[in-house]
Amino acid sequence: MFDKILIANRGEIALRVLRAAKELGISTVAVYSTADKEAMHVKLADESVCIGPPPARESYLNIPALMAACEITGADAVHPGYGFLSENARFAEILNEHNLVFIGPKAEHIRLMGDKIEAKRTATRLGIPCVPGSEGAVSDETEALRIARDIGYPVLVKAASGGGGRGMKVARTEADLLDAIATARTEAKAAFGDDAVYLEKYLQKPRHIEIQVLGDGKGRAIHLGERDCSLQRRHQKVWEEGPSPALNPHQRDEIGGVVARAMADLGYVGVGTIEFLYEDGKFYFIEMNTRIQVEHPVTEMITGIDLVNEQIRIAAGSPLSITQDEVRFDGAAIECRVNAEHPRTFVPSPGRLTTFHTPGGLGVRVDSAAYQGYVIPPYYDSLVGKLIVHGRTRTEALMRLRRSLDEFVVEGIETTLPLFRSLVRNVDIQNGDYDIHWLENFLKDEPAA
Ligand code: MV4
Repeated sequence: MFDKILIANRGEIALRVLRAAKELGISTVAVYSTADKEAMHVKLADESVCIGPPPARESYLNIPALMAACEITGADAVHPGYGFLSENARFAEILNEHNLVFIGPKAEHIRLMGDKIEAKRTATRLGIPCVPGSEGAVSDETEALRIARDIGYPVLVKAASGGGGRGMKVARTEADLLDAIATARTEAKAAFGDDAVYLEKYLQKPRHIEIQVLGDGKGRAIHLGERDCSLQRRHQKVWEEGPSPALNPHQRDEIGGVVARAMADLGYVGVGTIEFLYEDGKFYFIEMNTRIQVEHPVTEMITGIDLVNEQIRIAAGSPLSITQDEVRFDGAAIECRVNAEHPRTFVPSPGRLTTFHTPGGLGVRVDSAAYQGYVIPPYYDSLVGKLIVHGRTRTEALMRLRRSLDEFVVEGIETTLPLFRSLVRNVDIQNGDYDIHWLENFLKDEPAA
């Protein structure tokens, strides 16, 4: 096992990793930008190193500064958290070249899944169902028109280097296709420096359902069920829950089994998420995330498995702590992302937390690195914390969420708490009756809360 882990992140995820490391008896190194001098992860770590000025480019994304911090402190492994360098294959390679362990998958698998076309090709080869579409990038216009006619309209043009919804264009009819391709190419070139695009059948009202997997890199892999992340705004997840209100245990076992076998065949190491669109009872692979995700506590609450503990132990060469047969799905969990943003305009609202009172009690978890008096800096994402509730049934989880939201008091900044207070009282939400477009429609239609 490692003696010392360097945590190459900030905020609630840095704290989450720190907690897992402490429970494993591993000492911790925090790194921080000058904007994060007063941050909780710095206060709680055994050691800390300042790695640069506030802009992420010069601190949390600064590989030479992180390598120096490893050298100075004698850390033997690095946990990247999510965002920042968590899906940077080159960073994983550089660490390995210096005999340091990147707590995550092989660089080769990070790179593979970062290329959306290669990811889809791999998924297909491994028996994972994909959205019907072009086999790889489309070269010329004649080919595109032929493939689109084959798929049937509407067709979605996607950037090969995309993700997070950037560089996507819908072509409703053949008349729109060439325009959609040209626009998608221009946007992709500007955003990613790569104008390669591919085509998919456009699914009009799917849910976004993702499967959590764990692999040991030695041919064993298990799935830990799904999270329904359909409630998003501008490709930012807002509310995630598990199990999905749309799935039954048989459907879960079936898709979970397919995904676990695929990851075992791939020799995947660590935690991963396979993202699907789900429509009319069928799953369609879209992307794979090769990192721990913001919403991982939903899975932890329903399985009782500590995903960050698994990540660290797997990276140290230990086997998975459980077999598929030992995984039990218990009850329902819901996560709300409490952001420092106006609840209707989503304009960022950094500043001092003059009051910060978090809810508690049975089945309530708050993952946050904030504290009363803390000043949320304007340089990074606006996540103040995550409220996660668990109940024996979804109904119980909803009642617990309503109660917890009423206990949660944040003053001094605007937060998205009022949005969640209206969502938890909404009949469609209560019935689990929503798709990927539901939230944006709700925000458009509903008079401001
Ligand atoms: C799609 C789609 C419909 N059909 N692909 C958006 C981000 C990227 N991860 C994939 N995305 C989509 N891909 C096909 N073939 C609709 C979306 C999409 C979406 C997906 C998940 C969650 C929210 C979304 C919001 C808009 C569009």
